[in-house]
Amino acid sequence: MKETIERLLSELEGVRCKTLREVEDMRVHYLGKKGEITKLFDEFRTVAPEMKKEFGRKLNELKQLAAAKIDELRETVSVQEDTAAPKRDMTMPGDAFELGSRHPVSIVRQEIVDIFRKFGYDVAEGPEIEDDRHVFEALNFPPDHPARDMQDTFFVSVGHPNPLLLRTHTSSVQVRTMENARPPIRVVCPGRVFRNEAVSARAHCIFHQVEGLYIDRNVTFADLKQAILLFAREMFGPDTRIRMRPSYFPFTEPSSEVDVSCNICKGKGCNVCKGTGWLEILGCGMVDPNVLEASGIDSREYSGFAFGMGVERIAMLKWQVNDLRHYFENDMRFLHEFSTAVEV
Ligand code: 2U9
Repeated sequence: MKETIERLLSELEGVRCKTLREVEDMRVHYLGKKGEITKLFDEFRTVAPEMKKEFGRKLNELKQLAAAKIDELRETVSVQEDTAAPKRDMTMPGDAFELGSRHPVSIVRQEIVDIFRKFGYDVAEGPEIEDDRHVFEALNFPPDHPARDMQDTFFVSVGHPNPLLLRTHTSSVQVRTMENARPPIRVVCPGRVFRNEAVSARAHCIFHQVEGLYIDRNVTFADLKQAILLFAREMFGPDTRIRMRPSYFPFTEPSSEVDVSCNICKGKGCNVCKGTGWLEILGCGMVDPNVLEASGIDSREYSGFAFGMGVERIAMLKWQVNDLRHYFENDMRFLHEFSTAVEV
């Protein structure tokens, strides 16, 4: 053992390393689990008791020397590696780095909101967890209306006269606006809504809406038609035509669904508009007098119109994305199609 210690001491004196990798190999060779010095410590157990003191001291000295040598080599080699590293040319153009991009749904929602802001509408937001009163009752939904059913609505609390639920439309924000402001009211309400639906290419349990409300004296269906036509032309181009089909909603009477002329085939018929020349974009109608009264607005003095649209649906028409799920999966390959790389 004495000879081995002597040999290792002189060996360590002469060790040279060029890279940090070599320093690490050296550490393993001497001090690793199966290293030369570690093995000597194992052997130490078999040394005669009277020799233990001398060998113990020598072994500890050897171990300390090896550790110090490794530290010293690591220090010198890393300085050398650093100075040997290629220098950066500070006159070269900077690396391009990718900025995050706005989500396509946010882009379209903003576009819709900006159009109505230009028309003089305010923007209002409200809670996603709502109560039955603001989502259904104040909007003229009868107590047994199927939309209230557990199969359509996510309830947060049940067995209460005014249960909490995840809003199924942003109409609740317009109700809150009517409760807190006097006409004239011009407001658009963008936001997330929730419906208990199976997820598929055409439906999702979470989506985004922009709804609008206009209340004043003498507001008529002609005003509604004009507002929707102007919106459609801003959104889909100046040649866009609209068509209104009768519909039914509990909160508006009369109610209508609106189609825009397909701007891909210019109304001739293509696979996007399924040969019809028209694309459905929103629903609208004259606010039912019961809805005005429920929020304390005199329906003999005031009238109004309202409309609602699904943002994902408009985005699908704008970019011809045929599967709604793309908007929720956050697959970077999809999102990057809406981003711009910026060089700085
Ligand atoms: C108040 C009074 C009336 C909002 C309206 C629609 C028609 C409509 C759908 C479009 C596609 C919802 O996202 S969608 O599934 N919306 O058709 N929404 S009128 O009417 C209101 C809102 C608030 C106080």
